[in-house]
This record gives sequence, structure tokens and C-alpha cells, in this order.
Amino acid sequence: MAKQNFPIKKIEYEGPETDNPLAFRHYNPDEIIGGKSMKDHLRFSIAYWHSFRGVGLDPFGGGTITRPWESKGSEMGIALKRMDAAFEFFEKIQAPYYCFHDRDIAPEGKTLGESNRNLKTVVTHAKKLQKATGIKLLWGTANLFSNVRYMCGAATNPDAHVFAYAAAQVKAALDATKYLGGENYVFWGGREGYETLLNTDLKREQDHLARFMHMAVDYAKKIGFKGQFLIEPKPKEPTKHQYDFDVASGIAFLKTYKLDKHFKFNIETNHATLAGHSFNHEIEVAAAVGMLGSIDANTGDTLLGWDTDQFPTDVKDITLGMISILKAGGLGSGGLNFDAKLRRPSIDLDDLFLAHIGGMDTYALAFKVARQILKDKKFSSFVKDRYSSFDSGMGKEIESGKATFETLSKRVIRMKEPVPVSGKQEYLENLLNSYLY
Ligand code: XUL
Ligand code: CO
Repeated sequence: MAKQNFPIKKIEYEGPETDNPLAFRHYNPDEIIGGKSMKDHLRFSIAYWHSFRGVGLDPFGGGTITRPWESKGSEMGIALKRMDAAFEFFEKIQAPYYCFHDRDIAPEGKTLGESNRNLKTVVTHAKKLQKATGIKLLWGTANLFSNVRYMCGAATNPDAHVFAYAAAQVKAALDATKYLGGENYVFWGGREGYETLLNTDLKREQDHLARFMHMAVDYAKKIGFKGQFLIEPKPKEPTKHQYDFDVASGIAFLKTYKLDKHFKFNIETNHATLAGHSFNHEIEVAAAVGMLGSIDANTGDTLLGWDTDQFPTDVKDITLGMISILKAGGLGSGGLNFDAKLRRPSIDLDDLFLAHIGGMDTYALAFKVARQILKDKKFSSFVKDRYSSFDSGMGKEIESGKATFETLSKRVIRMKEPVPVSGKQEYLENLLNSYLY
């Protein structure tokens, strides 16, 4: 047995009555529900960047979190030890997946060649660990936002040299993702946007972003990468205006540039709320066009206007999200990736476990409640009934495309005023509470 990095035992399911904080109360990985284990339904994933590279930095102060495996050795030596610690954590928390950016797992070298070599070395190690543990890669991505060269964007940078550099970096990240059997590849364009239109050719930048994505699609085809491409929308931060603002603008972008058949969406809860939407709104908008891909599971803070990336603990909100996910038929090759970080003063090793236990239990409970809600059909029959005037007669003719302004005008002129019908929102909100409390 390799060196233990966490003096904590594997987290087990003990049921809702347990008072052991280091146990699951709702997530029972092997419990079969609807012919599938909870593990396979929920497809939990750990975000490498927060859980293994996060140190508690904020704009007012440096890191607060130090980990024992980070203390001694060369940068590459630490990268490998960190990967061992990460896999020990994935196993102990019973998460079947993880996700990374290229630069989270391997340090950036002095040259692109050196960076690529570093990545290859760490990825070879990751492959061994994946094989030994059975843990899989949900998605890979490239960090196209931290380095100074990307300060004005990567694919949308006004300098073609930077565009080319980013292309080379994504090529290597796609190679790594394919080698590790990654099931998806994510584009989050943190700096693909603008600070001021005074220095920006918006149309040209969007054309370049689309070109970049077409190149990625072509390269994936060439190397036989079968994973799903995902766009992760976010309205702002770090840029003032990010081009993939929300799911709706992402759909418009993908359709405009004929990329829609190659992409789905990775929806992050805190990005949804930053865009002024609810989590389930974004899920439903993507699902309506068959483009729901994966979830970055976290939450924001209603009192703060930035991406606080907290672990999700609000069962009601997540239940609403889960209802929308299940209605859409699930996440396919996607999963629930905890793109969430510990609060700055949460510096203990067990805080990392407690945070994930909370997130996993919240989703597991929400999953069960959402299944019950859908099974009972109280909400769906209410909604079905609400639209039933479209099931026959005039409504059916509207939906089928038979009706025109003229036929409708002829018809409606002979009819009385429409009778107002209550939307029954308060009744439905009370009904939802009856499932939760
Ligand atoms: C940033 C964010 C990213 C993406 C991957 O807000 O969510 O970590 O998930 O680049
Ligand atoms: Co994210």
C-alpha cells in the first residue's frame, strides 16, 4: 500500500440517522435505484484545480491552505506526489470521476515543449493510477486564462501568435484527454470576451473563437477522440463580458457558426446565477434543444456578486435542478463535477472530505426527492393540464402548423373573451415543500 496522505478512512454510507460527520447520510454508491447504482446515476467528479491546487487565495491575501505532500521536492516531483494524494482522496470519498486543466496537473515549463513534456509525464502517471483504482476522467480542459500571454484572451486574442499558442496547448490537452479515456472535453472561455469595446472588434473575435472550436472538432476527429465537447457558459469574471454568456447565447453562437452538432453545455450553478438565471433555468434551456451535457456542481452566495464556488448544500435548489436533469433523461456522458472550493479558513485535511460529503449528500437526497416528484406526476399532470387547450381543436391546429393568422382571426372573432385561469404558483410551491420538509 502506498503512503497514506489522508489519516481518514474511506467514507461509507451510514444512513440519515448517523451522527458521524465523516459518513454519507444519503449517498449510498451501490444502492440500486431504477436498475442502476447511485454511483452510475450521479457520476460524481472531483475538480483537481480547487481540491488539489486551491490554497485559499483571495484578492486581499495569500494562501492559507498547506498540504503535507506539497512541501518537499522538485515541481515535477510534487506534481506526481500530489496526483497520488488526489487518487487516494477520490477513492476514499467514493467519487468515480475527476476533471482537470492541463496546468493543474503538470507545471508550465519555460517553453511550450517543456510544458508538453511535463504534461506527458504526469498524464502517464495518472493513467497508471486510473488503472489501479478504476477512477475515470470525466473531462479534461486547457487553462487558457492564467498565463500573462492570455491576458487579452486566447482564441479571441488580437495577436495571432497567441491564438496559435492556445491552439497548440489545446492540441496537447486533447491528446492527454484522449489518452486518459476522458468522456468529455470542456471549453470555458474565462478571457474570451472583452473589457471595453473601445479596443475590441467583437465580430472578428467571435469569428476567431468559432474557428478555434472548428479546429478542435477537426483535430478530435483526426485522433479519434470520441468524447463530447462542452461549452461552459459564464457571463463575466474575469472578463467584463464573456462571449459564452449563458446557455441561450451559447446556443446562438454554436448555431451561427454551425458548431451545434458538435457541442453540448456544461452548466455551472454559480455561473447561472451570475447571469441572472436560476440553475434549473439553464438546464431547461439546454435540454430544450438536446444540448444538456454536464454539470459543474456548486453554489454562489446571494449576498456576493462573484463566483464564490461554494459546495452545494441547498436541497431545495438542487432538487429543482435534479427534476430538470431527470426530465431531460439524465446527463449521458456528463456528470456532477464539484467545481467548488473550500472557504479560506477551512484549512484542515478533513474539511476537504466534509465539503464533498455535504455536496454529495445534497445531490443524492435531491436525486431521490426529484425521482419521487416525477413518479407521483403531481407537477407534470398540472403542467400538462395547463396546456391541454393545445391538445385538440384550435390549439392542435396551431401546434401542427395548420392554423394561420387568418383562420385564427375568423375563429376567434366569433368566440367570447378567454377565461383567465390561475397559475397556482403558491399551491405548487407548497406542494414542493411537502416533499422536502
Ligand atoms: C471558472 C470555472 C472553470 C471551468 C473550467 O469559473 O468554472 O474552472 O469549470 O475551466
Ligand atoms: Co466550472
